[in-house]
Parts: sequence; structure tokens; C-alpha cells
Amino acid sequence: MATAPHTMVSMAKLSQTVTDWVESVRSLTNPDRVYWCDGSKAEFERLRTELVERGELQPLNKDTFPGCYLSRSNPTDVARVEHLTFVCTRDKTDAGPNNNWMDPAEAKGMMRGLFKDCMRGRTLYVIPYCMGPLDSPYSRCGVEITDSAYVVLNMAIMTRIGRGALERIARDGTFVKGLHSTGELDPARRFIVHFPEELTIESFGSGYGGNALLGKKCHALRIASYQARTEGWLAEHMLIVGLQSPQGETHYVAAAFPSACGKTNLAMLIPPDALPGWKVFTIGDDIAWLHPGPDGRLWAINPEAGYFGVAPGTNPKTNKNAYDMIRRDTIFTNVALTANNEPWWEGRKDAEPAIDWLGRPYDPKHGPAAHPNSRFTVAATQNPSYSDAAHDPRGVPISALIFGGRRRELAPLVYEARDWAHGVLVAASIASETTAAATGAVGVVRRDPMAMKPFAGYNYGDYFAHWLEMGKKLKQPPRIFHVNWFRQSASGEFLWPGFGDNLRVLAWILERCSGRNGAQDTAIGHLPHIEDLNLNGADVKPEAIRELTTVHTDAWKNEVTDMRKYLEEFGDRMPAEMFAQLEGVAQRLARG
Ligand code: SAT
Ligand code: MN
Repeated sequence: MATAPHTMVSMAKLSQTVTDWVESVRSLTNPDRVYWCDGSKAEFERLRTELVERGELQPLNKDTFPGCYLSRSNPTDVARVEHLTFVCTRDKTDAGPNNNWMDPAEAKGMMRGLFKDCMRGRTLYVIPYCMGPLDSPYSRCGVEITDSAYVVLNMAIMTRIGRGALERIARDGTFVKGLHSTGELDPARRFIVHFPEELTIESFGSGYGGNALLGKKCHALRIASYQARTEGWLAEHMLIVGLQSPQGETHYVAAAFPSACGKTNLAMLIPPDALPGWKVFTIGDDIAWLHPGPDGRLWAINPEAGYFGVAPGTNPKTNKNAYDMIRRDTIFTNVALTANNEPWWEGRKDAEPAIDWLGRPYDPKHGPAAHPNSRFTVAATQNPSYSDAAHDPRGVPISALIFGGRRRELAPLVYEARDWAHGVLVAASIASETTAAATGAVGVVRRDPMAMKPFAGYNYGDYFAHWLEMGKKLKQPPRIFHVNWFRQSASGEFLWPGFGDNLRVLAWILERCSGRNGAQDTAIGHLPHIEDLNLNGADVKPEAIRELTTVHTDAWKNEVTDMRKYLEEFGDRMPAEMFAQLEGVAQRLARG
């Protein structure tokens, strides 16, 4: 074993539990070298150069995309693998029907077999990281051990890695253990397993984002949601955004949508010209950790420090901030290339693809040029709308929680829950068409409560009970809303323009939060009066907006029946309050 540089050795001394664990992993995996990451710029550049020399990263056009690189992953390894992702609690019921479960002892045995000697000839990288600002009481730390330098680079962008994190671990006396190896990238030997009771993650056989960057979905959602339940907070799949009205009033909202449904776009929204005076500040685009604050409000931090965003569809019209921020110092994964070595993806309208994501000359017969789940990894500080409040150890106070899915039918443009408990039902009833962010069929509608189906680290019944409890702890709970940007007409046209125009809906939501807007009281909740929506200059037909603000009683009765069946799948773990809330909706629908 090669020793780490001196400074690293003294840094490692800070936490004996970390060094003991690294040593046990070293003896299991047998790497040629052990390297402790310090999080410095020099280290980042050195590792990047090594990857370029090995042909694993390709520098892009230095004039037009300075500091940008392309990574092509194994073609079988391009998305999260939900069927190979397990939550291993001692009692199977604690994982719930929403998770794949394996007995912890069996899972550990299987993973030991996979990890045995798997790093022979490779370097073992130790990445101490902190999720959230280093000085926030709400932040939590972890250590990822990996044999992938690509993972180190991505973790360095997405989290706060190195000495500061290690010092905090020594202070906290606890950390999440994440062990990762790309193995042979063989889909038959690929498993992502979680032991929430031991704050441990083991991931083998994939180098892709959510499977391999263990700080993100594995720690910040699956493990953290479990931890949050025992500690009295919430770890959620939500963007966080600040909205300043023309009158100078700022509100923060957190919004949950399934993967690849536009969270990054909403978090970086640019107000349309027709809504002058509004300002939008990004706090986060994917994950929110929410705590009841000393004042009885709900406070949020973004545990991440970067964006792992979907490239396709990103252009100056859909997300100018993202389009601008990824012009430099960005790692692209599985995008296509133009003839002059720029990254290209579907929806990038100002250039043409020449080489597809697999490295072949582009031919439309082969399908899209960029993989539909191709990604950019970029530091949050490069986002022109990034807010300093994202570094505030206290977090930001949340006025509204917004939930949405990708739904062609049924769900109106926006409605507000009657109160917190009803809001938990509304959030639990998110359904969405599946996207390319996970392997499997795309476009199939499935239930995705709180957009956490792939990420809740324990039984959804217990999770809803915890949500209901949280409402009781808040003197001033945020209001809860449901939105749907994806409603279509019978002929398949989108009824709502989306993107910047979504601010019109957010503006209505904020007026509700300030108590200044009335609403139509319907069976499913409070819908806007059309005249309260600012539609000045919007490209929306009057019949579309009528449809978007109408509740179709018969369709909703079917939805209630479907939802009841869904809740029943969780047996006696499902709180009675959820059924009571659903019966409330059913009765209001029956009254017509
Ligand atoms: O692959 S990730 O989990 O990092 C992104 C996503 O699916 O939301
Ligand atoms: Mn996500």
C-alpha cells in the first residue's frame, strides 16, 4: 500500500473511526494505492489530467467550452437501476412495499463477495464529504470510498469534500459510510444496497450518477430520510427557490418533482418579459433537508454544492441560466459532439451533432445523438441565479411546498390543499410518467408519492405518518400545493407553455401564502379563479386555461378509487389519517 502524503496522514488522524474503516475496506478490496482526497483545486486538476491521459475523459473545445470535458460511460450503465437498488432493514416491513428488500446479513455476504479484491491494480480514493454548509447544524457528513476518479471529480463538484468535512466528522463523531466500486460494469453484477440502520451504503458495478455518487440519492435521500425520521426532520427530493416580487417581498418555496421533470429549470427560472420586476434565486435543484426552526416555521438547506442536470432540452429558451453556466468548467456525461468538438444534446438548437454519445458518426437512424439521460455536472456557484442564502447555516424559511408530476390528464394546473394533513395526501398522490433517469420503460404512469418512490429509505406508511407528525411540530407550516405543467389536450398538445411562464403559477401561490388571493373551493382543494392568474402576454388559449382550472368529478372519483387501492397496499403501516383524508375528498366529490 502506498502511503498518503504527510498532510493527508495528519488529516486522517483526526478521525480514528474513519481510518479504521478505510483499513478494513483496504484489506477487503486490495487496492494498489490508497489516496485521501483533500478537496484542493490542484488535486482536482491532477485527477482530471490522469483521466484524460487514460482516455476516460475527453477535453472539449477549449475556446468555446473552456474547462469542459466529456465522459462516455459504459453503454449499459447510463441511469439509475431501481430493480438493483435495495434497502436492507432487519425487519422487511420496515423497508416497505415501496423498496426492494434483502436480508442485511445476506446482502453483506453477497457484497463482500463482489468487493473481495475488486480494487487490485486500482487506486482506492477516500472522499470525506459534507452534505450542506460546513457550519450548519442541519448538515451531515459521509465518507465515500471509491475506485473511480470520475466519481471523485463529480463528488468534488456536487458536495463539499476534503479536510473541512473530515474535521466536522471528528466533531460530530458519526458519518455515513459509502463503499463504491465500478467492478467490471457488468449489469449482472451490479447492486446498490443500503443499510439505513447502520448508516451504510454499498454500491458495486456501476459508475453512473445516482448509483455511484453516493452523497446524492443514496445518502442525501435514502439514508437521510431514515435518519430524518428518527431525528424529527425531512429529507426530500425537492428544489429550493427564492422568489422576490416586484413589491420586494421574498418567499422561499420547495418543490418536489420526479427525476427529469424540470426541477433544475424551475430552480433557475428566468421571469418572462411580461412579468417585470420579479427576481428568482436558486438555493438548490434536487434535494432539500427541511427542519422545524426555532420560530415554528420550516427551514430548508440544500445539502448539495453542484448540479447533476439533464442536458437534453437545455437551451436559452428553456433554461438560459443553465445554458450559460455549462459553457465552462463542466463535466458532460454521454452527450454527443459537434464537428468542432463542442458538447451537443437534443434541444441545443445553435449547432449540429456530428458524433453520437457512443462515439459513432451521428446517424438519426441510430436514435438520439445524446443519450436521453445525458448529464452535466457543474458547481452551483456557476449558476448566475445562485443565492448566497444557500450557504446560510440556518437555511431559508419555506412559505410553500409544491408537488407535481408529469401527467397528461386529470391534475389541474395548480391547486392548494385545505391544510397540512390534506396536503400530505395531495403529496402522496403524485403520479408521474416514468423518464429516462431510470432504466426501464419511459412514459408509464406510476404512483410516486412526494416524488420519493425511488428514494424513500423506509416504509411509505411510516413515512406518511412522519409527515403528518411534522405538521404538528410546526406553528407556521408552509401551505401545500399541487401543480401540473404537463397537461395535454386530446390531440397531444401541451395546454400550458411551462418554463418561465410557470412563474405565473408561483405568483398565484405566493399571493395565497400572503393571504391576498381568494380561490374556488372544490372537492380536491382550492383552485385559482382565472382572473387571479396573471396571464398578461401569455401564449395560452382561453379554453386551455378553463380546462386547466376545471375539476372533472368522474375522473377524480376514479382517481380516489385508485389511490385507496394504493394506500391499502401498505396494510396497517398506513396511517388511518390518510384514509380519512381520502374519504373527505370522496365525500366532497359525491356532493358534486
Ligand atoms: O441519477 S441521479 O439520481 O443522480 C439523477 C436523478 O435521477 O434524479
Ligand atoms: Mn433527482
